[in-house]
Amino acid sequence: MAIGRVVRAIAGFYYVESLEEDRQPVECSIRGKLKLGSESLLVGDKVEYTDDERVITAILPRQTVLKRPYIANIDCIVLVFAHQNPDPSDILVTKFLVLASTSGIPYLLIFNKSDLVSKSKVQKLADSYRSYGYQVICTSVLTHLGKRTLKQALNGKVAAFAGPSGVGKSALVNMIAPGLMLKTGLISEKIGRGKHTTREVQLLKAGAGTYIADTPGFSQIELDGISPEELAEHFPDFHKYNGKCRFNTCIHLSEPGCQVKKAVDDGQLDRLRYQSYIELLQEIKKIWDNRYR
Ligand SMILES: Nc1nc2c(ncn2[C@@H]2O[C@H](COP(=O)(O)OP(=O)(O)OP(=O)(O)O)[C@@H](O)[C@H]2O)c(=O)[nH]1
Ligand SMILES: [Zn+2]
Repeated sequence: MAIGRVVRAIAGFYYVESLEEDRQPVECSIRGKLKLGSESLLVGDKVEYTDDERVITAILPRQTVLKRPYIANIDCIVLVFAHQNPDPSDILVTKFLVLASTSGIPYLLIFNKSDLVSKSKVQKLADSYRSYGYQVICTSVLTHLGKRTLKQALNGKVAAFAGPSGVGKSALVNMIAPGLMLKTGLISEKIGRGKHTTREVQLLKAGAGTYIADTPGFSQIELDGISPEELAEHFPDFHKYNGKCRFNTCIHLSEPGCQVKKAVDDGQLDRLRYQSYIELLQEIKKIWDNRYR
């Protein structure tokens, strides 16, 4: 019995890469008796398989499931933005950060294209997001700034990249794992999954035990699953005010005795950060009110 990871699925066949030996993936089928329940076997799943018959006999417990793309056991979401071209908007960055947080999967934030702006601008943006409690890496595909740090952060992990179009997701993957995707780059769901294609997400091997999903995460950036009451949980820098407001239902909007608002007025919490929170909160409230109230 061998242990491996499903790196690709095509028409009922699963390509399983050994977790014990450095070998090419083998094409396996699923043992008929294997009970999958309501969930099917996903790319990213760790499985037991018989090497000689090439049959998957068991699925090991899943740590995480990412919905878009549908993939199991991702252990790092790499959120990519650019310092310029396209300019990073705080609201969009915050939206992706909240989405990553709701997935329950560890994530980190990259500001790429550091070569396009001054060093002080690079530092300032990174520092502000670090002060909100995020892990930030500034990179440049041109100068290779941040290359080692990013490689180290992804070492031994199964990662999915996410972020708006044109920020350099494919370029970054090519920088840390040259030749992996040749010219094609990451395949966005919109382009790669037309009506006539049934292409599944695939894991690309970027080093021993290190994989990168070939499809960017969060193809739709909608916050529709999050309630207004829950939003603040996804702001790490708000955590220390948990349970401190006068009302335990406080969503830090305009309630009296709100400690989050007080922290903003006292200069303890960044006002811009709070504004991003309020903007997302209003958006979520609108969705929520339309649907449930
Ligand atoms: N100056 C500069 N340009 C970069 C850098 N990284 C990527 N680019 C350029 O930015 C453009 C977009 O890069 P991609 O890697 O295709 O971006 P992407 O995020 O994969 O884009 P989508 O496929 O649309 O999601 C390309 O022209 C790259 O050459 C960088 O660090 N500095
Ligand atoms: Zn409050």
